[in-house]
Amino acid sequence: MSLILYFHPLASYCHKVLIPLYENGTVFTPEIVDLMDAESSAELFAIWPVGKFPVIKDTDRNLVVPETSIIIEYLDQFHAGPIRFIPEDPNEARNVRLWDRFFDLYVSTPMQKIVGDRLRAQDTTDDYGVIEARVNLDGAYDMLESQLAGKQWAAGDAFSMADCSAAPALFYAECVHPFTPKYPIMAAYFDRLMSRPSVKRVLEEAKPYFQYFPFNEAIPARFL
Ligand SMILES: N[C@@H](CCC(=O)N[C@@H](CS)C(=O)NCC(=O)O)C(=O)O
Repeated sequence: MSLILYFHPLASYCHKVLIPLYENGTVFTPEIVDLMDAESSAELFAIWPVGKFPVIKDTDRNLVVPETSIIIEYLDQFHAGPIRFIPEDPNEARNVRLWDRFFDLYVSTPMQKIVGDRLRAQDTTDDYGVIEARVNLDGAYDMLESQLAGKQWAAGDAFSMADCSAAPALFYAECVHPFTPKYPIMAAYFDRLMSRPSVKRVLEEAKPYFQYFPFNEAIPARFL
């Protein structure tokens, strides 16, 4: 088995890569990283000194592949399965990459800001930064309500890398900054995403760790 995935079952960016792995039934060795454990953490920093995960190691090719979008492209090119996550057509591919970037930068980033702030000591919280993150999420939700109109998936009719990015971003964003009834199209898309077997499996495996999510009280009952 040549692929080793360094990840944590609760981490949203790890969900982004587990989804395509499960979609295609790609065989890999899971290696859980515990950042609270010095040895486990050192192992991650040794292969990717940025210290962020997930990271994939392909032992057959003696290659370390970090960064979720790069990992998904790598899987698509070198461990391809029936589902392709980046279309062949360059225009469609660019559109998928755009919406992948959108979910990472404009949904995940503000979502993580809000989550991270709850983990800070009381005298170091960043109230203004959290307000800004909520404004940014409102803007992203508004844009998604238009983008998703008439579409099955984020970038069109086919499930793609953009949806792998969207599922964890929206799952955790919905907890920290709930969708309002103003967003029926986005809510319907969210339900389609959450019904996808790969996404269900990822969330099922995250369940034992939900207690460590700082907004665990906001996780909707249907996921518990
Ligand atoms: N741009 C990176 C972001 C990865 C990321 O932020 N991962 C989080 C887990 S969801 C992480 O490593 N957190 C630990 C830390 O920042 O120390 C990617 O797409 O892979």
